[in-house]
Amino acid sequence: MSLNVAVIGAGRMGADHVRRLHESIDNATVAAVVDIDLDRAKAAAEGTGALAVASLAEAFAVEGVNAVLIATPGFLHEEALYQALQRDVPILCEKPMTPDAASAWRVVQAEVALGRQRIQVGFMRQFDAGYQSLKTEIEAGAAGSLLMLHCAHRNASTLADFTEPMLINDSVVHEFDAIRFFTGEEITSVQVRRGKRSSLAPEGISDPQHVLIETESGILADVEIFVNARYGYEVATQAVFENGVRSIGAGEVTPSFIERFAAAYDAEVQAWVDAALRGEIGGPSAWDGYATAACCEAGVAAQRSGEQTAVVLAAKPELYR
Ligand code: ISE
Repeated sequence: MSLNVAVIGAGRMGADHVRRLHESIDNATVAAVVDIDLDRAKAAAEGTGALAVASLAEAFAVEGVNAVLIATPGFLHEEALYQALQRDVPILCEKPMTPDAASAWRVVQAEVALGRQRIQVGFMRQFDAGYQSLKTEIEAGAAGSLLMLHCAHRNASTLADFTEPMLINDSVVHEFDAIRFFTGEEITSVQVRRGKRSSLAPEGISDPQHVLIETESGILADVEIFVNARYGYEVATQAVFENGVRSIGAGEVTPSFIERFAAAYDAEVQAWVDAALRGEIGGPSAWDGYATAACCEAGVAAQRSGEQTAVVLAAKPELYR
């Protein structure tokens, strides 16, 4: 049995996943590549044997399609998720699951109505070897309880249409995911401070920013988000324990996240495929997609107000417990 995947969205991430599924993933093939720009779909599908089509409906008509990988811009995810849920097929949905908490909650409710978990959200850091070894150390507790996390998240530069909320929605969303992953706790509040602005940041963007995050048990995490750091892509975490300190990622500088997390993306997609063939999901759930969307909403409000802002979550449905 193999997964015959329709990849939706043939931009940077979608094209990378098409190549990955074709070259590196066991028990999966790319059956269709979907993009409203058919030439872009064709370019991504070339050499894979996949059919290039312009809509998800056409992709579902392709013989054998039995799974969906969604890699369109975030604001298009909700509709694609409903179409895929309706067909009850395994779904890997790139982050963010949807752009705001209300739409993410609607998706959670649609999955709850279906009665089984079909949606895995593409938070790939959980599959990175460094993140996994730090998580194992936190759980083993040899250095005592985890007290604080210091996180740095630097991109070399931003694209032309970048806006300030994207610092949170596009980038810090991964730190929300990582902090929830490390601590096993929900995030309760977010505060954002703008500091001295880099003269190399695009006009209208205050970059870098400092984000202070608190979890249920009071663990504090601070994030330096700096999306025009110029020298390259670097993502690092220092964990402070009662009796020790451990760091991951510092000094691992690459041109972008594509190279830095290449192995993590491979492991994530393979875990999705393996789990899907068992009728399960193999990573972050729609609940995680919702909870991080709520963190982003609080983060963007905090960015505007400068205030410590509470993260408001609905009660967790039984399906995700
Ligand atoms: C990008 O969209 C990602 O998802 C990367 O993982 C993140 O590090 C980067 O800041 C985002 O722009």
